[in-house]
Amino acid sequence: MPFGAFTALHLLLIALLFSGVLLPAGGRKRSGLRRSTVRLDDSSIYLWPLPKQYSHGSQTLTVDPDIALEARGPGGSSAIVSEAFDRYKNLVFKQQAGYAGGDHDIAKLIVVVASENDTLQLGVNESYTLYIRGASDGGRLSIVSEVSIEANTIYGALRGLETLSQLCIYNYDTKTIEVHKAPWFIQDEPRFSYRGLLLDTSRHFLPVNIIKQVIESMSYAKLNVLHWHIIDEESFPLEVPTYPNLWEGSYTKWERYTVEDAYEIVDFAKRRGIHIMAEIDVPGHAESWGVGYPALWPSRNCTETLDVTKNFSFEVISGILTDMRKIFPFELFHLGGDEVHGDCWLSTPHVKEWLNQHNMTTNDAYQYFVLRAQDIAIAHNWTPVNWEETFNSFGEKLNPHTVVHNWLGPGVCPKVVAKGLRCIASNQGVWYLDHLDIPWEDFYTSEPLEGINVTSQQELVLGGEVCMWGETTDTSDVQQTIWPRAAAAAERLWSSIEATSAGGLNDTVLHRLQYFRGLLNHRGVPAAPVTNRYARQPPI
Ligand code: CP6
Repeated sequence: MPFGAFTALHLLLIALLFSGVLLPAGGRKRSGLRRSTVRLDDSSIYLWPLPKQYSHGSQTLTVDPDIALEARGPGGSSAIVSEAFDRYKNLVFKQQAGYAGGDHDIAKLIVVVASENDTLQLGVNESYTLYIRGASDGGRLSIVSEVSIEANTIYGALRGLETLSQLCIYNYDTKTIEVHKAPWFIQDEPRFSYRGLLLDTSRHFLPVNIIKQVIESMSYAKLNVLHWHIIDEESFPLEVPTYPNLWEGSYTKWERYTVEDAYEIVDFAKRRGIHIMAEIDVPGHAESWGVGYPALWPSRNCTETLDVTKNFSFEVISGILTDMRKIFPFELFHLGGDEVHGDCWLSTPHVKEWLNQHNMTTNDAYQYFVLRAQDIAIAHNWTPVNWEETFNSFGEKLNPHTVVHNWLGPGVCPKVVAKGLRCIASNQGVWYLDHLDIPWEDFYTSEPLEGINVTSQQELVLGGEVCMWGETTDTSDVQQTIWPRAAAAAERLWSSIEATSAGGLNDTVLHRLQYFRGLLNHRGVPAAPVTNRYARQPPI
């Protein structure tokens, strides 16, 4: 049955089953006392991020700990789907207190996936429909309740599994997993195709396992791009077979990623519907490259910026990209281009002479370097991404396929999309996680489309990215620095404006985020408190 027909049929069924109406998300009002403690009550929906559209009833159903998967459709039998089902089953059913025996309302999950294509590219269809049929007589069903996830792709099915898992709640009295407020009908899809998190493994090395934990937790918030800022001036941790001395620039011999490690990270992420966008930041932020190949440094006194005069600089970039192309299938590749200090070039005699010979200013040389690196990336069949300084300095010269990555405050994306280029929003004032003083509310209310009113230009904003720069954060605290604030941005990037009361803040948002933070904790993610709940107890 085509997807559209299924949807229409079920909408009709829901209309018949429900006494209520199809509620816009967030439409139900909380009542009673203002409190900052999290209570599951009858009026709140504890899903994060909120689905595009949902409706529900008021029944409680129980879920069988031995719930079975019934895969249907060409993509349903994908190992990615069955492994994800097992993962979520383990997440939901892991209570120490155990489970009561007996019959359960929900003993089977039907997952229907229309396409068997498991290619993971930007804009891949992540929509899904989740349907939890209630008991027709209002009591315990004599037949099992039907629960289904319908999706166009396996990645949509993964998003649906996450949502379903968030509806499964343990009841400590009955020792059962319950789904409250059934029947449920959820139709969901992301607002933006690019919902990113930057991880910096140059300032502090992060072991492969920590990177995997971050990826796993991203899938809980429906974030879908890990921007891996692998290398920077401080260390070069990645193995590059073509230039085997490059990782001499790692901090130590054991703070390194082999090619195998990188493959493993990409594969782990793909199984969770997450892209890995790799970055090599050039020509600035590159001191560590010269540890293994000092010829890349203009001089011993000028080591931060790669030597623009030597062909060798571009040969090394080409070699790195050739090796990386085998590892990173994502169509976007980040070439950095931020914070390039031309004064160091000027104070290096042979570079100064070269600039004079070519009648170039340092800004011309910066442009020349970035454009040559772009050509190399494009020759490797990548779409280049560059930090916004490249656009600010010579935007009209950038390859028209370039994606510009904002960071210097608000304002550049409206200019970028007006020129017909694509943009990713990462305003450092609201979406930099290393700025510990930015509260979750600022992450939540930051709007990527601010100042962009033309629909065709809005469509050029791919989405946004929160940045976990690594200068002051490492393995010991990276997860609690990322969460829960990254989740606030994740809802901005996933949920429709209508579903989140036009992006506004209210008590419901706080309670849902506190609940999601608790869910992360239950799943083993050391997410920090949203607010100091103790201090905010209401007077009783
Ligand atoms: N490293 C690189 C950084 C930053 C950037 N690029 C950065 C700049 C300012 C702040 C945080 C991070 N550490 N390579 C800028 C994109 Cl506040």
